[in-house]
Amino acid sequence: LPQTGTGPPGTQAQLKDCQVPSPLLVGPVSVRLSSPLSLEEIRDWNPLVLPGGRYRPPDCEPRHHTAIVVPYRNRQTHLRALLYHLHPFLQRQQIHYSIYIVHQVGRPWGNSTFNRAKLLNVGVREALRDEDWGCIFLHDVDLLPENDHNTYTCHSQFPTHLSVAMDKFRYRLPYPQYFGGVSAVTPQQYIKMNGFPNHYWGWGGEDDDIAARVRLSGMKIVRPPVAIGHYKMIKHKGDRGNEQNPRRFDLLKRTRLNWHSDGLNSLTYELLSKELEPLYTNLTVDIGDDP
Ligand code: UD2
Ligand code: MN
Repeated sequence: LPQTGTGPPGTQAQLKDCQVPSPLLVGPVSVRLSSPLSLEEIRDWNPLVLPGGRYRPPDCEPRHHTAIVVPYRNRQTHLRALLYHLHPFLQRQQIHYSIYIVHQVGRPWGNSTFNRAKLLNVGVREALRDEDWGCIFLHDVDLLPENDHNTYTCHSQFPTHLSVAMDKFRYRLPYPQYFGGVSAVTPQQYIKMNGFPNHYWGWGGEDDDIAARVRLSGMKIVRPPVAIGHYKMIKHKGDRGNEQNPRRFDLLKRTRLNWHSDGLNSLTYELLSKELEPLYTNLTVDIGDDP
């Protein structure tokens, strides 16, 4: 047999670096929201995705290593829609990636108040145990990107906010400091801002706290152009256990005082299980409840 690689026998042939931009990009895509496929069907459409929802381009050396972290509870149909769209989207971008679903359960089973920002902290920490990710995405389960030129990679210096134009806000940024939906940090940026707050229980405020941390730690937010940062949000009502947090305005007044002591450096939780599902890594976690 002819020798294909250049390395010693038994090692993989050296792959060429992936091209920039990826030749597989198609630009705007239409997003299908109704009746998502079953997990089995989605797996059939994505034969190269490995257990845990991991992927690496087969024929070139990826330039980017991105973990997608999704805070999650009781959104099965949204999760299927996300996986259906995101796997092919990321593969077209020729990224090495993995999808982490951070599933909040309480003690007793299931009924604690939802805490998006704390779940994101857990996801970042657990993802970095697996792999030296260069970039970590913080991704709502109900947001579907509509243009694959919106690359799931990080800016070297500053945190990125990706979901700049959503259908629910008539494809505009709702306000300049808005950081909700889909955003991204490198591990270095994450450490610099001491991660995310742990004490926002229920809906709202945590995204503005995160934006304030970016500023207070001496960074700024960067964004893709509005024309490519298009997302559809699957329509939904508020969830049980995630009622509006009445304390969010008071908490936001104290971000400046609290961000050093609350965040990555004060995070506690119990990882109950970690499963490598065919299309994602499932982290089931007890993060406690609103005291
Ligand atoms: C907005 C922001 C979101 C966050 C939230 C306030 C947008 C597009 N997104 O979302 O980033 O700042 O306000 O907290 O503006 N979730 C579950 N199960 C639940 C509750 C929440 O999985 O029971 C997760 C899920 O990933 C969801 C996310 O938390 O997408 C945000 O919750 P939401 O979708 O109810 O809030 P929404 O759409 O107002
Ligand atoms: Mn939503």
